[in-house]
Amino acid sequence: MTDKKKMTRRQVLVAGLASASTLVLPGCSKDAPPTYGNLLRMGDNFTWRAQRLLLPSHRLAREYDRSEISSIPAIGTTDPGDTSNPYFQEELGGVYSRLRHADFADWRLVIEGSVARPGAYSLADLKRFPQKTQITRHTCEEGWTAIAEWNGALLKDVLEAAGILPTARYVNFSSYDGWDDSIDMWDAMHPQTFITYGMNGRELPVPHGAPVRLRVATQMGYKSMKFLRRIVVTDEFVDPGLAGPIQNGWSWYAGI
Ligand SMILES: Nc1nc2c(c(=O)[nH]1)N[C@H]1C(S)=C(S)[C@@H](COP(=O)(O)O)O[C@H]1N2
Ligand SMILES: [Mo]
Repeated sequence: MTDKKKMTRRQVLVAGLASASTLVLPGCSKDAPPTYGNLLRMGDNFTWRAQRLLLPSHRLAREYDRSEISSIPAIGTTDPGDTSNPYFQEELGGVYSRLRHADFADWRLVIEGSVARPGAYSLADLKRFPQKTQITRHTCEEGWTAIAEWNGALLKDVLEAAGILPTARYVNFSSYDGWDDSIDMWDAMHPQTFITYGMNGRELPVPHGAPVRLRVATQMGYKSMKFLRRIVVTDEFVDPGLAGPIQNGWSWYAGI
């Protein structure tokens, strides 16, 4: 995300393969991830099938001891309000800066879409859900891993409070650095998928996604979106295009 050259190269690649990426099959199969049929996303098929079809229930990521916590670098966007970042957008980054300078008192996590009770949750609202802790390994596609402790609410608890409609199948996330991504309802209901506001015993620091980031312990690190702004529950898969993981050549499904 920070490497402008890499981004540009990817954009050229994606543009060059535009005809291939239009080969998305309409409709949806229970035996294939929603990106099935897109030549740029063939890897999704293998990992998603392996993890969804062969396993009887939620597979748990390994949890570690406090003594195993290691130093975790902050990478990608480390401050959406940084105007020198080439991807800075005033309507998001400017808002983020103002929220941050008021200690996120006015920050709200909007939850809408296929839910019975759409709403906007403050940090205090999220802290009222049962507090959970996980000490899990974060695996970045760039080749490093680190173990950290995360505190927060289960995404499942928050979504259930909003009243997930029976037709809902995907949970889409947007961040203050303009990134959009999604997970399916299976991962959203996973007992290690958290809305986190604490890290290693402290408030979540800005470079790691303050005030709240997603933590998906069973997928690669890039699925754990920082600087959360909005959640939209949908019945259908929504392809975020170049605002999503494919901008860096990353698959939508990234199970580990
Ligand atoms: N909003 C947002 N979320 C993000 C990123 C980002 O740049 N912006 N980078 C991703 C990647 S590639 C990784 S490895 C982790 C890095 O998290 P960290 O900075 O807390 O180590 O956040 C992920 N979530
Ligand atoms: Mo990453």
